[in-house]
Amino acid sequence: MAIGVIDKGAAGTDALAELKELLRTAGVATAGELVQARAEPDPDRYLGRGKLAELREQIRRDGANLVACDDELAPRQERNLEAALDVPVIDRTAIILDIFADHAHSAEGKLQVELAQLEYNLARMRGLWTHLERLGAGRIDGGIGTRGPGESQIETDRRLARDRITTLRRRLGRVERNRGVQRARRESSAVPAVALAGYTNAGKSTLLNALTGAGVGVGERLFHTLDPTTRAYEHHGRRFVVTDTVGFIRKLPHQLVEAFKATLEETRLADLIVHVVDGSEPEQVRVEAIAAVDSVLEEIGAGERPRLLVYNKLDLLDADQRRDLLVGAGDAVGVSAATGEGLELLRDRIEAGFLETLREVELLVPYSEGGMLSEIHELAGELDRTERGDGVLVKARIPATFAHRFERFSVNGTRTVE
Ligand SMILES: Nc1nc2c(ncn2[C@@H]2O[C@H](COP(=O)(O)OP(=O)(O)OP(=O)(O)O)[C@@H](O)[C@H]2O)c(=O)[nH]1
Ligand SMILES: [Mg+2]
Repeated sequence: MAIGVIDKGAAGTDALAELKELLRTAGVATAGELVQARAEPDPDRYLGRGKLAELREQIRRDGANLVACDDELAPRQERNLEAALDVPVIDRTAIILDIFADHAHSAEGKLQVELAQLEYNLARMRGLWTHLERLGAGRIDGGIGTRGPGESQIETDRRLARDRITTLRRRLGRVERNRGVQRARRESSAVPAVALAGYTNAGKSTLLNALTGAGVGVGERLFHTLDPTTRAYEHHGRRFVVTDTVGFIRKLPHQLVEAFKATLEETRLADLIVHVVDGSEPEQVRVEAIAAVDSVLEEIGAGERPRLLVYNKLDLLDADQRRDLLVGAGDAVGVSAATGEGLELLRDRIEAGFLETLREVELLVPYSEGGMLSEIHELAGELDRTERGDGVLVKARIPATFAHRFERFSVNGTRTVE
């Protein structure tokens, strides 16, 4: 049974479509649904009293044995709902964590999900704990006997959870440092790094495969990819590396953002973030998805990186729909990762974005410095070279951060010295 509270203005839309999709991904069939339009969920019971009675009735009628809520529930709301409904109640966060747990394959992914789950559970234990503590404190006799067996069990559980959290953080820290080393190696090679970011199911993995010919797993369900994959392609003689990583979603549990910070680091440090949007979704869904991705990018410190918006799945749109999508969409590029349409334009745009960060240099490299020539070649991709008596005259565009290395060969520089 899917339930949700929506803003009054949002009435009429399939408000719980995404929750049902999440449930489907988690392997749960939805027997029925109930939406309440009100400004804010009830702080104690999530739904209003009248709606709650209605829900109880509907659960019986539809034969539901679980209630799934579209928002993260406070421990108190969850307890009160369960008491009132007599069936287990889970919230959006628990469902997403469950899907992540199911889809985590790498050692790092598993550690990250376990960390997020423990933190989610610890918050719940704490809720229960304060509740019991208050009960104990309120007893007239006080002192001995107020610390029941339930309390000490919770204390033990919390301590174990905290110990495990510390261990997980330490292990993840090690993995992260190792990743930092790899990244530093890549940065020094000056290969432009592109990160694909976007809502889950937008087609990021499909696009990575289409751009690079990689064989990354694609899934029609949500959160198919959790581990980052980096692949390379060549365009106009220059190598580009592209990283595909975990998808975002509205109300992404903050425990997950926290736990996946290291993975998302690839996105934060990219030269260009390609924000992939499912162009076949209705406008309102698209706008919300873009906003959700923007806010996660902001949260992980990638808000300021250069960004390119890409509308995917053009093959599902007719000519009118394409026009509505792309006219007035500014710099955005339309593609179909499925058919390959628009990919050449996308490669050009990625290249153009990178070229903007380059500085034009004119160098005279003596024949004795052959090593320098190949280094310049690697940085610049295509270059314009003229053999002369005193060396090779090179005109090239190289990343600004590397320009200083070749200063002593600079033709302009020589002129100044004269
Ligand atoms: N028609 C059409 N379907 C596409 C296109 N690109 C991707 N898809 C489909 O969309 C679904 C999701 O694709 P993925 O590439 O797994 O999406 P993702 O963004 O990597 O998703 P997560 O890893 O879950 O975040 C799959 O069923 C793809 O086959 C496209 O250009 N056209
Ligand atoms: Mg994917």
